[in-house]
This record gives sequence, structure tokens and C-alpha cells, in this order.
Amino acid sequence: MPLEYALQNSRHRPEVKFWKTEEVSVTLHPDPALGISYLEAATLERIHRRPITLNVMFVGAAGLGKSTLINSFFQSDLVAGCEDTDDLDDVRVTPYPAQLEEDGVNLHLTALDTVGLHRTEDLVLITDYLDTQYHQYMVTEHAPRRPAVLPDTRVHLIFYLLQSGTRGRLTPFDRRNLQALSAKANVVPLLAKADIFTPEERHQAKLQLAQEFERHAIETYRGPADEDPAEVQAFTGREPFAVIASDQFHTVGAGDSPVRGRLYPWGLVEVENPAHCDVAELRRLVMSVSLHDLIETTHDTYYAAFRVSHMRLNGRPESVMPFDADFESKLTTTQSQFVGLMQQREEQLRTAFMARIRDKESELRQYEDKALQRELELEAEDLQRQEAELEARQPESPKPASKPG
Ligand SMILES: Nc1nc2c(ncn2[C@@H]2O[C@H](COP(=O)(O)OP(=O)(O)OP(=O)(O)O)[C@@H](O)[C@H]2O)c(=O)[nH]1
Ligand SMILES: [Mg+2]
Repeated sequence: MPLEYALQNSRHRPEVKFWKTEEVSVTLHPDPALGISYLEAATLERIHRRPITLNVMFVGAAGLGKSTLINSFFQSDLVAGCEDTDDLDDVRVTPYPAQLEEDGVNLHLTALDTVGLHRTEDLVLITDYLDTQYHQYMVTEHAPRRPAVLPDTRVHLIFYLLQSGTRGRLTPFDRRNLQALSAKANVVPLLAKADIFTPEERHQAKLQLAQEFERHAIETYRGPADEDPAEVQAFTGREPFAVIASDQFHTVGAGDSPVRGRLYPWGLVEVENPAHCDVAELRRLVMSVSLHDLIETTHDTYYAAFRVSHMRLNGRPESVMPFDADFESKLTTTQSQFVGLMQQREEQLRTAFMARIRDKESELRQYEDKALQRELELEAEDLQRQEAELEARQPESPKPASKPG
């Protein structure tokens, strides 16, 4: 279980850093244009109001042509030189930020180059990197002083380069990497260094890989769902895209402008020629057809999933925690604590009520005693008065008569 092993040893890996978009940024002048100005009017309107950011990461085994493809795909020399991969522990993500302006449309573009994957645990650095960007975005989003435009370093698209040498067989290494990455971001698989194929071999390799993706339930990016079915077919029908990259320019015929390509003794392989590879069509489908959708799905699907799992792992108040592993036991404890508390409160109320009744009863008894006392006093007074009246009314007793003579 190499992935589990990698996760257990993850603390030995170098720390993943958050990069800032305002760092060194170059201005690109791709020729021919990348195609962003062919976006729909509504999207263009939004871009003019609030410039959008697109971050594209290139991942794959060492030496597959990732750095060269960045330059070829973005028609530029963003990545100046090829990186040294001798140090196996040195798996890094290098951002190349650039500003792009086509027909008044501005795009903050960042190409993220990665030094080639050698071992299964190398991928953990990439997935950590993706998570770090999601986390950073979430922190900024919930900050008390949230900026009007959130700096977006989330990866909107991963180009995953597959070896063409396997001729359509998916290695367990690539299968695991694709499964892990496609759970976290939009992934478009590419057949790298496709200049080894004849057209028929290329077709067969694509067919076989498409079957492997289906068999292993690898969910690759398939273009915008609400897009014209023909465009969606253009996307899915060509997947995995066969790409050829080069930093060299060659002249085909006398008087022609130099074209990007690889020159062999038997002829020139042109990067931009649709008969030779899919780079031009891939660029059109990504930069024109899917640009907005890539950004939206990153936010609505992958970032949303990150937030949910982050909340689950970090705990929420019990009232909204049905997904917590000991939710049931916590709920039962809370309920019994509540019942006990209510019984205690009820007992206190009953005791206080009885004490008040007793006080009132004794007050009442004292009042009755006083009333009785007063009644007796009044009766006694009344009796005395009556006696006095009687005495007063009684005629004086006649004096005894004196005897005559
Ligand atoms: N035949 C062929 N060679 C290519 C192609 N793309 C790049 N290369 C060559 O492959 C070699 C490695 O290219 P890089 O772009 O450095 O590859 P990388 O994937 O960035 O390599 P690491 O960063 O070391 O992992 C260079 O010599 C390139 O010229 C291609 O499409 N076909
Ligand atoms: Mg490289």
C-alpha cells in the first residue's frame, strides 16, 4: 500500500507554501493568440468588470516534457530552462505568473510547473499543494476584512502527462495518481511526446486509454456540460489529447515564418499542426470553450468538497454534526444531560413553591387568630355595654315604708 505509506511519512516532506499572485509576473504576447477573446459576450463582460484568474498545473513523471509543454501550450518562454531532477527529494511546484491581454481581455494566468514524479509519495506533495490553496482561499473568504476580489491560487486545471511509450496501457503508478488528482481538481490527461506515434498507433493508444479510464472509474474533465454537444464531443472524442512540445523554431519552406517543432532527419514535427498533434485543438478547447467552466467547477465542485471535508474533520457544533463519527453517542449523552437538568429544575421549583405555600398558610393562620381575638374583644365590649345599659334602665328599689304611729 504505497499511498498509505506515503501518508504515514508525510511529516518528513517539505512544507507546502502558499504563493502570491503579485510576485514576479511577466506579460505574455502569445503569437498566435491563445483564444481567450473568443469567449462568449457574457463571459467577456464579466472579465472586463472583474479580471479572472486561471491557474494551470502540469504534472507527470520526470522528463515527460512538462516544462517544454508549458512554453508550447502558452506560446511563450515562461519556463526559461529545464529543471534538474537529480535530487529525488526535490519535488516542487513552481508557479509562473503572467498577465495576458488579447483584444482588451485581461487574464491573470499562472502556469504551475512540477518537478517530475518519481515515487508514489511524491504525489502527496502535489495533493497537499492543492489543499493548501483551497485552505488559503477559505481563510481569506471567511476573514473579517475580506478583500473585494479574493486572490485565487486554486488550481483550475491539471494537465497530467502520460508516457506514450506504454502505447495506451495505464500503469498502476499513473492510475493511482490520476484517481487521487481527479478527486481534487479538473484533470485533463495528455499523451506526452506523441511524436513517437504513427496516426494509427496514436488512435489505438487513445482508444485503449479511454477504456482504461472507464474501467478504473477515473473522472477526467470533459468540457462544459451546457456547451454545444459538438464542442463536448470535440473534447471527449480526442481524449486523452496527444501532445508534442518543443522550444525550437524551424522554417518549413523558404520565406515561411519559423514554426515551433521538432526537427528529425526525416522531417519536421510541428506543434501547431493538427495533423501532427492535438496541442492547437487542446488550447482552443481549454482557453476558449472551457475557460469559464474550469473556474466555475473548481469553485462549485472541488473547493466546495474541500470545505465540507474540512468542516467535518475540524468539528462543528453538535446541532449540525450528523456526519460526526460519534454523533449518536454525543446526542444520547446530551439528551440525558438535558433530561437530568430539567428534572433538577422541576424539583427546585416544586420545593420553592411548597415553601411559599407554607409561608402563606402560616400568615393566614396568624391573620385568622388576630381576627378571632378581635371578635372576642368586640363581643366582650358589647356585653359590657349591654350590662351597663341594663343597669341604667333598672328602676331604683322602693324604700321600705315607715310604720304609722
Ligand atoms: N520527443 C519529444 N521530446 C520532448 C517533447 N517535449 C519535450 N521533450 C524533450 O524531453 C526532454 C525533457 O523535457 P522537459 O520539458 O524538461 O521535461 P519535464 O517533464 O519538465 O522534466 P522534469 O522537470 O525533469 O520532470 C527535453 O529534452 C525536451 O526537449 C516531445 O513532445 N517529444
Ligand atoms: Mg521540468
